[in-house]
Amino acid sequence: MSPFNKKELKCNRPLNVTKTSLPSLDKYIPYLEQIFSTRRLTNSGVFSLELEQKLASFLSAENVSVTNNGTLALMIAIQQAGLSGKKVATTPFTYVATISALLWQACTPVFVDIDPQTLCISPAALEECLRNDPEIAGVLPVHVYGIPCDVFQISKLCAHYSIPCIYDAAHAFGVKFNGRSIFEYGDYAIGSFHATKLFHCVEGGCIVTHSAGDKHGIELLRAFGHIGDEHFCLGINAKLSEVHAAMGLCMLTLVEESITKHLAACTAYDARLLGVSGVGRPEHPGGTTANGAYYPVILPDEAALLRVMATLAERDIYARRYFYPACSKLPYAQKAWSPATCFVAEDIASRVLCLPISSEIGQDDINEICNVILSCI
Ligand code: T4K
Repeated sequence: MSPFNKKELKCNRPLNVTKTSLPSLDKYIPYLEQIFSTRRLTNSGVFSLELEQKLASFLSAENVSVTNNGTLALMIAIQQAGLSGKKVATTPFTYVATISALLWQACTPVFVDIDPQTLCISPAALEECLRNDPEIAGVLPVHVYGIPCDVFQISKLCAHYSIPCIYDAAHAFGVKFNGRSIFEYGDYAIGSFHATKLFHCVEGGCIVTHSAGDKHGIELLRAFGHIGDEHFCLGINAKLSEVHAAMGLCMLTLVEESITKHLAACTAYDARLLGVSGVGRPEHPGGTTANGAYYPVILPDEAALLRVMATLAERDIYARRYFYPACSKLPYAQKAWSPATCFVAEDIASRVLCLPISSEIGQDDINEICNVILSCI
């Protein structure tokens, strides 16, 4: 072990917003041995197909297509839904990838403000937006921090206007709503399996659909739009390699334990912070089984947030401004259009801070972080 590792173990620092979980090497190596012996490295090999089957079971979804990241999963879902080049209503309170995917698909994002409790797209604002703009061809809401959107209202609106809904469920692996996997809601739901996520393949993602025809279309788009010498459509390369799929197969066996540990960390934070004046928390709707992937707190103002971040940083602890700025403020989203200023999203984005959380965070770390917050606000 290098001296650096010794120091890190002793001091448990730096303490970042998350710490990637890994399987033990002896679980991963047999997969690598098989990959090395067969020399099948990518292009829908056995491990990526096995991962799709296992994810279908875990996510209670018949049609799962794995991709090489969540951003390309979004781009492909947008194209498969027929939304390329069109206006799409979405939330300004998300990681930039949601908006990047729309812009790379030449869509015009229409920013709709968020609900102040769940921080997900506001169904009332969405309704108004759809009523006033018949050009909106689809909806791309985000289950931000794994908090379920108002899926029933959104589904009603989409049915009324006959437009598709693509859920960005990048944060929501393992989340259930009303007893069903969150990936079952919407016409499409995408996942991100990036190293910073609860479940990961180093890099990876998936698209869940409800028809075999859609899955076939997605598979064409994911692999250059051709099968052998027959070319069907303009595709891209979004295939998951076997090395990544193998990591996913290992991580899938650990994900339930990881969720349990994350939820225990949330409970420990809650014990110190819930009800404290000046520390707000977003709310999960009733019927949610959460995954504990993120622990966001809403501070009184940006000055308090900057004080907390700086004081934590002095202790080598790094909370993150997920998600700042609101995407309605992005300099390159000039093409985007908002029916009204997204006051709630822009206000929340200026003062929300995600505290460190991982399978390994300890009670002492959580106490130290909470003490800093209490002393700063
Ligand atoms: N939609 C939404 C709503 C998303 O949040 C995302 C991605 C996407 C779509 C797109 O999915 P992908 O195309 O990424 O599959 C991270 C992730 O890169 C990104 O996947 C994620 N959302 C976003 C919320 O966060 P950063 O810039 O915060 O990562 P970074 O490198 O600063 O890492 C944060 C901390 O994690 C580090 O301080 C230490 C720890 N870490 C990080 C890495 C990369 C590890 O322990 N190991 C690692 O390998 O973006």
